[in-house]
Amino acid sequence: MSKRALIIGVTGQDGSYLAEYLISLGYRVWGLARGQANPRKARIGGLIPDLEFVDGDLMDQGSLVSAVDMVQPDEVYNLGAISFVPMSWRQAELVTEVNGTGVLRVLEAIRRVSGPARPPSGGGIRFYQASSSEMFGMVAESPQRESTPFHPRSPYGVAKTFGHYITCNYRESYGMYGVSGILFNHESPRRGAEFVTRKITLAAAGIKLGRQDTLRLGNLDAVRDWGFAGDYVRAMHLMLQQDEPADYVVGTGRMHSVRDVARVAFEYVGLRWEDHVVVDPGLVRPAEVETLCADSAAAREALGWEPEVGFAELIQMMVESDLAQVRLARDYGAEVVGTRW
Ligand code: NDP
Ligand code: GDR
Repeated sequence: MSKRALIIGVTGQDGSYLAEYLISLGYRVWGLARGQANPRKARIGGLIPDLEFVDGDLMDQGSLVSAVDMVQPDEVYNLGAISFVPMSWRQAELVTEVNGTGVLRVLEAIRRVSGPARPPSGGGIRFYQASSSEMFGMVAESPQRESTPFHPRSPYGVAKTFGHYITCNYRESYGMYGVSGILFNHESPRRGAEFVTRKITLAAAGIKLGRQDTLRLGNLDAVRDWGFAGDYVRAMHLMLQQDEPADYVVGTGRMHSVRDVARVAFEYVGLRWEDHVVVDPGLVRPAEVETLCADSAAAREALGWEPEVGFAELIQMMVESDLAQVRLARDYGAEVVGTRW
């Protein structure tokens, strides 16, 4: 019997990689899709023909209960969120509802459908929550590990911190197998164009091919630990295969600045980033997370997880993909996949 997985957020970057990965392992996979005519559902359905869909929304408790009841999953991955941090200052209440209370709704749906599970006996549904390095925010120590205190700097980070703790609480209150992966930034050619890496790689391709002249960026000094999304979905899956549920930090342990991303991307197409990047103070955040770096020793040791794609390789892979997409757009009027799947 193949295992059954439900992915909430399947139309996003990580959802697409995770669906492909689980299907490659022999899982039967359902993706929760929202809205009556979600274009990303059609796109991902075309790309992953074995993926099945179920309707639902993190804002709608009943739909989550129905989805879990219908799928009867072994594993539920909650990757659903309004994931662009600046949105969380503009729509703080909505982001809190989706990214924070939404997690509680998923946990409740699982509890109502399956009842409590008691690991390691193995009964019940296993739950993965997409926690974030944004929870560390103004970092108390560097690098950050599982025990590092949280100090989120955005409504997004605050909502994710609630999601993290409510998952811990359901584990402690009901014996559920519920875990959070505290994932650091991870990117890919499927990254939304609003995030800084993809914004830069798309612009480097666009400038190289004569489609634009300049790139407006905010804080060039921000430092992140950037890895490849395809590597990180393996860690999500591994976290649900352990005897004991536990939370893990997942990142590469390497730090790079936004300026480094620009340098690698522009150099790859034979340009100088300094000739094209304009700093726009309007893109600087009300409260910035200046620097993040993961200590993933626990994940390496307990899960055997290792990232495979390095920083320069990742950025170059993204530029390569964007060059192809911008050429198609220029020559055939094709859509640049600049938004999420
Ligand atoms: P994306 O923005 O690419 O995808 C977000 C997904 O959430 C989409 O499928 C979106 O669906 C879905 N979603 C949004 N609102 C709702 C809702 N109300 N109900 C159900 N689904 C909804 O994010 P990523 O794939 O990059 O990230 C996946 C998760 O991991 C997110 O929770 C993010 O916050 C978290 N995370 C991401 C990191 C990263 O670097 N990528 C790092 C750490 C954490 P739709 O297509 O309908 O909008
Ligand atoms: P982040 O990713 O906020 O870390 O959240 P993003 O790529 O948006 O920003 C990274 C850093 O770059 C700086 N920056 C800019 N960012 C954007 N988007 N656009 C710009 O023009 C720009 N200029 C500078 C930002 O200020 C920031 O410091 C991502 C998301 O995937 C979250 O959902 C996830 O939880 C975290 O990563 C871990």
